[in-house]
Amino acid sequence: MTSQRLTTAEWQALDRAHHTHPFVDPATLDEKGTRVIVGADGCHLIDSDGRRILDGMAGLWCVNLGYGRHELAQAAYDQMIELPYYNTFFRSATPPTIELASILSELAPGTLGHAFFSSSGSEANDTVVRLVRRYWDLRGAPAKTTFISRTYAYHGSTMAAASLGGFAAMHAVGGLPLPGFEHVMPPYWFAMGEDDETPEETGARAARTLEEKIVALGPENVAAFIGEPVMGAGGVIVPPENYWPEVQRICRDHDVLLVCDEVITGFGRTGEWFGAQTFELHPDLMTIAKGLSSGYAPISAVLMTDEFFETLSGGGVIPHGYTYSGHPVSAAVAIENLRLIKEEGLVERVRTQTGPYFQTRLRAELSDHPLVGEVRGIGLIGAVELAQDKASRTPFEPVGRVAALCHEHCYEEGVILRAMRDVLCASPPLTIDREEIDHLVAATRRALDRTAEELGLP
Ligand code: PXG
Repeated sequence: MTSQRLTTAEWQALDRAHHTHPFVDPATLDEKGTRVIVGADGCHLIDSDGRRILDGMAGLWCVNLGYGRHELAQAAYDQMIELPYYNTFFRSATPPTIELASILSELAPGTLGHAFFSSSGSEANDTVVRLVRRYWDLRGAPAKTTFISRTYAYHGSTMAAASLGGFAAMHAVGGLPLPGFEHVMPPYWFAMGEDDETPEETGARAARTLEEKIVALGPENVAAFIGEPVMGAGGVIVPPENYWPEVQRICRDHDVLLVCDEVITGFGRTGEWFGAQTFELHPDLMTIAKGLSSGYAPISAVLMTDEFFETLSGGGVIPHGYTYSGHPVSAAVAIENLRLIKEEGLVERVRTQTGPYFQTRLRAELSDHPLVGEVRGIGLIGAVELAQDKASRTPFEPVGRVAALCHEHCYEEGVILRAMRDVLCASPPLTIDREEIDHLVAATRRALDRTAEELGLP
């Protein structure tokens, strides 16, 4: 069965009959039908009706090199022929896995010299929870088990990762968060800033809530704080400059480990290899996934400092791992992906050219739109937050309806963005050029106009 053989309606019927989707109300699929994507090239997708759509989300924040990269396909093919699978349990390893761990140790900031592999961001964050608790146990502080994260954080969908996450709707499914997971406010000025607060003041207050939480729990019970340098799925929340230095100081002062979830911000998204570099952070651990292979093969990792690894090693066997930890095909794809990002100077290009251009165009073309409350972002991650009133930052009611409408109009205008609450998020492939950025921004503007018209707003 290939995509050419069925019509869109036939694909949709088959999909409805047998396929359970993440994060959608099945009734919506009944009403609107599945969007079937059959191909892609560069920054564009092709749907089952043959339409070309600009992928403003790089898949799910991951296809950093864009689609149709034969080099990555070749790397996978070559590795599958040579050695399609062998594991990394016990004393085994394969050359691509060893090589990738070594490349990552060079690339990562600070002394993050050791990599533990898995297949998804969720698994990497679950790994963090287990290894960090083990670490404190071995350091003679077994009570240090609690993780502190933030409202609107997204760290994945497994039990521990969703517990780390800060979404009430996710917690409501499966009895989460598990014990030992606490949340504090993010530095989200537009939605959480007091009337008279500057973004810096909101950032300082958000950091203060972390310190207060640590003190309330007792530092002797707190294992780690985890955060995305720029929150992605929570609505692209870019912290003010004073936030991360203060959070880092708080973690150090209270002997709490700092974990950066770089699943979205890693590999060039913010204009540096890692968001930690953009915000001058020195995390004890880092989770990476998505852009590590540009989404061409599932792979993720936890990077840990030499000191963390030494302590862990002192405990003997590490009883943790996945069949596909360090899968050789995924590792080979990741190696080629990183080689291409370097060869094409993509990180530099995001920092000096496409990133600034994207941010300037978004603000210039969309800030003054009557539906728009705020435009924010850094590098090639951006967001347009919709609001009923910009000056007072009054949200639309019910939350999410207007962005969902606009998201539909974007698709009709030929661009895919991500709607979260009333925030439209964009995170295009890092290979996007100026013309495509212009197209993305212009299509979003037209979609906003159509949304305003539909709502009968000025
Ligand atoms: N951390 C972060 C920061 C993420 O964005 C994960 C961990 C989990 O990764 P896996 O590979 O287990 O999905 C993510 C994933 C969305 C959306 O709707 C975002 C993600 C995944 C799926 C949908 O924006 N981020």
